[in-house]
Amino acid sequence: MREKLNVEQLKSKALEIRRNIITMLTYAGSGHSGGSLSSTDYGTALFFNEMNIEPKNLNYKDRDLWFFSIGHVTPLIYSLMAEAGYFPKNDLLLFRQFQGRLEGHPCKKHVPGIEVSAGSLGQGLSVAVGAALGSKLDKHKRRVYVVCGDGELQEGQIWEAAMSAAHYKLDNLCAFVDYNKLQIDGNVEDVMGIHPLGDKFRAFNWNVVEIDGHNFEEILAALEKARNFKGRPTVILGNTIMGKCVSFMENNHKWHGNPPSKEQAAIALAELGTTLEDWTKRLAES
Ligand SMILES: Cc1ncc(C[n+]2csc(CCOP(=O)(O)OP(=O)(O)O)c2C)c(N)n1
Ligand SMILES: [Mg+2]
Repeated sequence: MREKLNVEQLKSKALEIRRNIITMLTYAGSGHSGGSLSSTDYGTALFFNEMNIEPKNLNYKDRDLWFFSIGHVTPLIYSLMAEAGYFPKNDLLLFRQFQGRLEGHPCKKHVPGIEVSAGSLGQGLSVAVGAALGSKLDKHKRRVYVVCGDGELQEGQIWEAAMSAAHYKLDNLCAFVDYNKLQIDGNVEDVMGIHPLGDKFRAFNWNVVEIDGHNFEEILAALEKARNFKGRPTVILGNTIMGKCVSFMENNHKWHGNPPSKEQAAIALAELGTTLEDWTKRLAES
């Protein structure tokens, strides 16, 4: 059993993860900054407090299952994995580079610990529903976690999966929506509105918990509610900020799929309390 981090420790871990994200993106020269930074706090709570996982034992049969339906947030996914011990942190420095194994979207064949390849939006909730249903049929106690984007919810397949999850009473399933109100082309409400989102999920028979997705107390309380809720799946609507913690990235959809330049990275990392040189050294040595 891994040690669970408390709220203060989770805050420090999330800060380190944000430093990893900026550093990786800077060397890669491509990749997704905005959504990685908006779902960092939730991902950190999942990996370092909530989930029963053994990163050193990938076949651990009691493990909880996790899926990022937003496959583009690999800077976050790989940072969480490296920090949790799935692979060495120095791998992060070769993100999206030919010499490395960490591709722009998560590939099951190349990255140990990725259960299903992702990147095509709209599919991850279906995958999670299948995993949760299979676990129920096997009378397995594990829980299944999936992270979706708010723009991603415009995909029709999401709502077929939502209908199935409630039909099969998948209370072992917990979805999180990174509700940052932005997507690649601008405001979600301008592109294809999803409001009122809580009512939509309630109409599909889900248990809905709405929180500030950057507040660890609220995140942990929501995860606990989800765990204790019986008979229906839970969705946590996490109100978040695209680019959270980097002032010039916050709430700007232009950062959905762009990396910082070296100059921008220097500013971002200063805001996060480090430098590119120091943080690179830290990653290279571990
Ligand atoms: C099926 C599919 N269509 C389009 C894309 C291209 N795409 C990647 S991310 C994205 C925007 C998703 O918005 P959101 O879920 O809000 O993620 P965020 O921008 O907040 O990271 C789009 C359209 C894709 N990956 N898959
Ligand atoms: Mg979004």
